[in-house]
Amino acid sequence: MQKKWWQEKTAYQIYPKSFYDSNGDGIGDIQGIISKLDYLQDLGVDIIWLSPIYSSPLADQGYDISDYYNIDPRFGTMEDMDELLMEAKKRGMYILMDLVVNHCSDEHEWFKMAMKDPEGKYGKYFYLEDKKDGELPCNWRSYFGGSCWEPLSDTDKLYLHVFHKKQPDLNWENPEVREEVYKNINWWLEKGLSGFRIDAIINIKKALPFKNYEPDRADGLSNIAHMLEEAEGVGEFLGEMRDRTFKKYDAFTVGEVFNDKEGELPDFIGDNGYFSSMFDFNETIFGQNEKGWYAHTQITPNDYKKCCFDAQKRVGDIGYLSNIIENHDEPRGVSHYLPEGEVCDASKKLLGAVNFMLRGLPFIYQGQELGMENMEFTSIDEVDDISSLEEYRVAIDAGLTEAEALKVISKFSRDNARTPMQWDDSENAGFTTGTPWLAANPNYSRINAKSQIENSDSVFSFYKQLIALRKNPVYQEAVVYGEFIPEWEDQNNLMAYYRKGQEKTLMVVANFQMDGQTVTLPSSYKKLLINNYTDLAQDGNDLQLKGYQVIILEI
Ligand code: TEU
Ligand code: CA
Repeated sequence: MQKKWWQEKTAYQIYPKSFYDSNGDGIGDIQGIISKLDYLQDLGVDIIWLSPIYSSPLADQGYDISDYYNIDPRFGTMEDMDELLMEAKKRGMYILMDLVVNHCSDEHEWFKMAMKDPEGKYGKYFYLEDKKDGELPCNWRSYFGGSCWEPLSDTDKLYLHVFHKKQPDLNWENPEVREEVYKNINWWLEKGLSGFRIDAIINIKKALPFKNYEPDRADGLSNIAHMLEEAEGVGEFLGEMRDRTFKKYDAFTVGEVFNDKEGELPDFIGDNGYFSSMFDFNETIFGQNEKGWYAHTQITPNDYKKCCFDAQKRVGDIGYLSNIIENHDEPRGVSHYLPEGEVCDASKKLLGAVNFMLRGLPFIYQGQELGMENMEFTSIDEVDDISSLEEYRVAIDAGLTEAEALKVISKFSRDNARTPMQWDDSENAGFTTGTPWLAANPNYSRINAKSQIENSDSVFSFYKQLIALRKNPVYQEAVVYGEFIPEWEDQNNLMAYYRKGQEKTLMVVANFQMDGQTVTLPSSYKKLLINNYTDLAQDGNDLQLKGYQVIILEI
């Protein structure tokens, strides 16, 4: 595998709306991000991915773009963006934006023109179909619920939206659409952007002509996944996009890839892959059920280990994954992956370490470095996210009581990750002087950046140590490029692996439970590099790990 400029970095995802509000309107903004760059630099972050800040009606929080060349005034101006790029550069940091091109907003000029003249040029930018004998073109269920088809204002046509109805799908089969996308990507890269996180990208290729799939719920609709299994040829679009844009700039790209097919990995992230990297969602999707969130099963530490290890084995040295424990679409990792009642500083650090040390590019989601937890919603009115509101309805329809449905939402809601970043213990977690667009998690008095920065024993300080280890020239080669080799795979509630570099070999050993656990090392170790406890009990090569103790050894 060729080495790339971004491989040894550490990445951080900012959800701008909830990061830091500089002007008291309750919405995080670009100036807010600029004022926190020093915080991120102190943590050790190199690459920053910004969730969308383009002009948008914010029906799906910016993942519905109405102008790809402008910044939404709620987030700031293009001057602010230029300033951010400059301030990042000064600090040796790289900025990625979100590339959302499976769909645009129904308020985008293209869609407005398509509505005016469905038979004209812009009608061909979308998937417009006629209702035949009163029937929809097909029975696909949108990711956010209901049919994928929506009437095109007062025409007798319908348009396709695999996400929300305010997110009409762009027709990638039309070369003019692809040209528009490439033009936009190059425009941003010219500006000094270092790359993109690429949203929902597998969906750009539809299995055509439209047809019905086996219904999987009482609504008679079928999950998009069934269509995606049949869709062939997404690679032609992706290869063209790479060659026309990213490649010329040596840009970093990370694909949000669900539903890739067996054997496709080398094409996606191999040496000349469509993307530099793609997220490992193996843990994320564990336990998901087609019926909806209410039917998901809880992941155990053993499942978590298996998901991570399977992903690592699958990728081998084909390419470089991007590892996460959470993002803006997921509940908080510590609340999701740690067993209920066992969420504490030690277990949070353990989860951070076992994920961060996997081979690949680590992405930290804002607040993860503080151990931010899920919100306990007390009423569905506190929830803003369209996906959560739909899943609430699905749960109620399935017969759950309101209280039970709310519990499901509290567990899985995307809003868990979208509550304001917890900066300090002042009102609204120090996120805004105004009224936050989404209420802060009341636990901010206990969990906040200010107190953790000052405390060398905090989750924040632990993440700082992990990043410092990744940057340490003595160990970097092993941490970044070292081979992943699992150890004691069948041992219950234990997650252990080696990272074998050219010269150094590291070992991560994590006791994934409240009870103590003893492991016997094959030989003595050279150095204890990281430990989430102040001591390590040992007897020769026997290590007596305490509850949720994690250590990183040089062996
Ligand atoms: O998510 C794509 C995706 O597959 C989602 O359906 C995801 O499974 C869902 O959010 C879980 O509730 C991307 C973005 O990350 C997400 O925020 C957007 O809403 C979506 O695309 C549409 O742009
Ligand atoms: Ca603001």
